[in-house]
Amino acid sequence: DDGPVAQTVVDEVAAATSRFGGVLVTGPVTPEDALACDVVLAIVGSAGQVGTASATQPPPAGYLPRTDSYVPAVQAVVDGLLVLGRGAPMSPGMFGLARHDGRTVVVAGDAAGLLYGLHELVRRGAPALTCPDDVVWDLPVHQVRMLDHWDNTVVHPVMGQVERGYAGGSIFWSDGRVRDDLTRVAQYARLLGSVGINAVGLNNVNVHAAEARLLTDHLDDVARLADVFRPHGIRVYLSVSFASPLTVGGLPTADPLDPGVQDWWASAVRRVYETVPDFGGFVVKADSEGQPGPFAYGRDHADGANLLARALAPFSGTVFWRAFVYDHHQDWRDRSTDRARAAHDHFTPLDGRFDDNVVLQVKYGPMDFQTREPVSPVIAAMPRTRLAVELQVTQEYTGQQQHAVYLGPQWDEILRFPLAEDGRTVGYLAAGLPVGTVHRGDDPVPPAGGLVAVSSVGDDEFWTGHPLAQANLYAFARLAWGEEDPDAVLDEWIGLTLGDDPAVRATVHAVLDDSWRTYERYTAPLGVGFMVRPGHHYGPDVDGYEYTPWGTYHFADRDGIGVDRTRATGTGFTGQYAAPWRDVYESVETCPDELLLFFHHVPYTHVLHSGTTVIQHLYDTHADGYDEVVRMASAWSSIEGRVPQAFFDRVTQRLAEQERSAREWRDQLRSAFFRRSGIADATGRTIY
Ligand code: GCW
Repeated sequence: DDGPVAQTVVDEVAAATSRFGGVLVTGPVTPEDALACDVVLAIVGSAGQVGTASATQPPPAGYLPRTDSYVPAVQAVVDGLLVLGRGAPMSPGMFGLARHDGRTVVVAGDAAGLLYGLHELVRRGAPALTCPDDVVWDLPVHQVRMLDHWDNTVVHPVMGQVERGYAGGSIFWSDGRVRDDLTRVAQYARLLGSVGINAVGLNNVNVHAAEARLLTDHLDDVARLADVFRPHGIRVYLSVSFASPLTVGGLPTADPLDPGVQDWWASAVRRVYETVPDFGGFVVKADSEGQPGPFAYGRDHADGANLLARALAPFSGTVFWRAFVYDHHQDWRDRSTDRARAAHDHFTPLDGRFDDNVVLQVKYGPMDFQTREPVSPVIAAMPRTRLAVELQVTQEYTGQQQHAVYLGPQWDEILRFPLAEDGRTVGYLAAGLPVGTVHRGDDPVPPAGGLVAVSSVGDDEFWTGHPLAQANLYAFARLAWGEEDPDAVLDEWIGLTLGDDPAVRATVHAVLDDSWRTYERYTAPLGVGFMVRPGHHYGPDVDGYEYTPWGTYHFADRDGIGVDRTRATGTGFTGQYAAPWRDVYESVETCPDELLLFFHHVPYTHVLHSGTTVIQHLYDTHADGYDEVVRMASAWSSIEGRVPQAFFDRVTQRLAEQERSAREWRDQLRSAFFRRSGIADATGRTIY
């Protein structure tokens, strides 16, 4: 399986060698493993150096061979090769960077690990080649590090080619088929492999008629993409329609308990693996926003997910089954329906019923990728289910890649959040342990899942539309790998992308460091969400969704604002949390300011922990947020000539739009709440 990745390692070594003047890489070779030996020989040949290494630091406990077996293994030299026995229990993707006798050595248990080690070397640059003899170990925290593309193969009349895509058309598809020229996809695959992404969903989770046929009629297209991703350690996944047996297969039903339906999926999957032997599996959005699902047959989501899981199991494929299931035909008059409750209501009763190769993919918040939401209670509520947390790199609700919004700090807050009763964090719960791990002690085995995000990449020349939005793509991958400091990750991205100029570094930090909170200030302070223009979701619209079937989000009237989700008087959503959060959120006294309006309906005169009233906070933050955008734009203008001109111009143009839009948010929101409340802004700033 390592062959194609190992070839990439050879290529990367050649590139690194010409950059650094000498790198020796060794990998999972045993004398019996002829292919791998050839590959390592090739590596040695292209690097032109041979050396030995010894472990001067013991590897982390539990992941590696004990030092006593490791050191002799590393030191063994067979025909000029360093040998690391395949029996060595290094976890997938793990690597060590070693310095020995003035040489730099990458050791790993698999080819992907070698690849990641090499890229780490490139990230570290020259210092990695001059540090004292030492071994640095690194390994991915999340086993699955996945980007889902919401790409349609044809242009959708409403959503365009990429649903919620802000960087042009799809890099994969054109006119219903895979693109002839996959040069750009190859660059993308290398880019993703270099930061450890190992799974890519190739099509939109909303599966329309044309895309439903990828599974049956266009497997050769899927195979071509798989061929491009494979050398970088990335497996491809397809989003499939639950109704495929009906719509594509011509059966009278898609009932998951119908034997004919089960056979249909089994043979469809068999054909996929005949064409793409390392196919990753399926991503499924079922019974959600109009997508078909098991409810139509009176079945539940465990029945639905297991149907596909059983078809995939013989080939070790996985189903990523999304928990984003809610009623989008709500009646705004009915105050008891609460979209925030839906995933927990639907899924927690099913805990323990999902097959081992089902991963439940849960959006980080109970709502929908808003700028600020509490984290979803589902993440801590299903200890017997493998779980992945889904983030949104594409900036649907965070400025649509027109606004510079660095999301690293948001994701970091989410991943660090101690959601479980015993304090286990969201990141920990999503990382879990490898499937099959025997866990000592009485604790429940945490489920292994992964970290998934909706991709932001399209065929735009800057990949992400807004050039600074590349930082989000990079940060997602690095956080999924296990990096813990989003500021350091941003710093890394700046250096790798724009070089070492201190003025550039300082300016990009000034623009991006606090940009997520800035965006929150001028759009959605205090956890109030969805005041966006329905449909495209860009720009302010206070009541845009308030009386629609999609849900009700602020209940603002002349006296107050916010959604009462308490157990005492509201929808009871707080009761879905484990302690302490069920009580922290229940009380206005303890609910954090930034989530106050998500959990409580309060008078405008309610005094926040910060000491200001809700209405004054709304007035202030919308105005201050706009002022910050003005400062961001002026900071950026100071580095003209220090970054490539096209990059500079594109960012400048986007910052102008951000300024225009932030002004609109400021003025509409401040005016709307003055008109409702009749309370003046204490600072006397203009209200229209
Ligand atoms: O946020 C919503 C988006 C939909 C999307 C959906 C989902 C793919 O507005 O465009 O559909 O989430 O996550 O399925």
